[in-house]
Amino acid sequence: MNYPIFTKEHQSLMAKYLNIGIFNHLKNLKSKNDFTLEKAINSGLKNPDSGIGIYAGDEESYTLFAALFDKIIEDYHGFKKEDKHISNLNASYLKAPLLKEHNKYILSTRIRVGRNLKNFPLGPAISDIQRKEVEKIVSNALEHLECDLKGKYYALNALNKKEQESLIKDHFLFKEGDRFLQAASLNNDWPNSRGIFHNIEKTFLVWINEEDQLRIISMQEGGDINTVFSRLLKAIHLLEEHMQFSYNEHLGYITSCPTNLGTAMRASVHIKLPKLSMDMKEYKKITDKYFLQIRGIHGEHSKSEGGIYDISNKRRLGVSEVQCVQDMYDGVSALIKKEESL
Ligand code: ADP
Ligand code: IOM
Repeated sequence: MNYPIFTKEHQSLMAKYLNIGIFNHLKNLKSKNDFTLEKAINSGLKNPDSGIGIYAGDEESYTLFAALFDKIIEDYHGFKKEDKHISNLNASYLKAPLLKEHNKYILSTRIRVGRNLKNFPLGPAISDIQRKEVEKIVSNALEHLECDLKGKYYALNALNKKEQESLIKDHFLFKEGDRFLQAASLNNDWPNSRGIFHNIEKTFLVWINEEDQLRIISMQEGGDINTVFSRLLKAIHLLEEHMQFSYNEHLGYITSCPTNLGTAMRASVHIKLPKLSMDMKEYKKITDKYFLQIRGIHGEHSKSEGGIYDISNKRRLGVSEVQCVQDMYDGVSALIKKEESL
């Protein structure tokens, strides 16, 4: 592979940091799962509008290609290569009282974490057979859940198109054919071994073999962040009894996209602030102050509809899970306070 031709459309952190020196240093390296620099950066090359533009094929990728990953990780998370990740999966540390203003503006709350299984390659380097094994381990583990977490696993190829579309429209299921994941080899052998588990109320869900091998999700209507967080943590602890997740002291939970390392947590609300959204500069000033990210109504790379935005924590590494949710709660409370003052 030759040094890529970046155009001014290539806006990703990968394009920002992959200079010719780093490229020459990394171009011939290969991880034990045959993962290379070429495979890692393909998504960002094919999709110039990528925010990050690089994926890891295994835990080893983060050390083998550290000359590039460390710069991207520091830029995105403000986390240096000598730093250590801290985890706190105890909901009692969260200070997030539910006020009536929260329910007035927040339409729904969702908190998810990504997880991958220890001793398996990550999605961009996994084989069809290994992916099937992951599906089996995770879907068997999910069968042990009881009470409010009890549910059923639906393999993607057992759901018809209409059922899939309805789950996507209602924000429960991942979309099909995402071009960023496609170019990262994350859609290989689609739809084999992909699926969704959910309880009857669809307040607890698990995606299997999407960007990460598990996306563990807790969600419900309204702004009760405490309940959503507690449900998620209960589920994570129970699932950990049945499988071992890929984790190390430096990077925390290992994920295929470097934005998700550490806690792999995205705590979000769908919120409608009619007055404040007339002034997106002011809106963004507040989200930046509280380390928040703005997404559209259908998740990453989508647009807002009807003035509804998806507001979530941006930092995920070097801060605890409690801090991720606290960032979101504090920032959303500040946005609501501003709206009420207008
Ligand atoms: P992820 O959150 O796993 O990184 P996306 O940003 O693509 O992935 O979001 C996945 C789905 O979750 C999308 O349909 C999105 O609209 C939905 N979603 C995210 N936050 C909320 C929320 N607070 N309420 C309802 N749906 C949400
Ligand atoms: N997490 C991932 N889907 N995303 C950050 C991709 C990108 O925009 O580069």
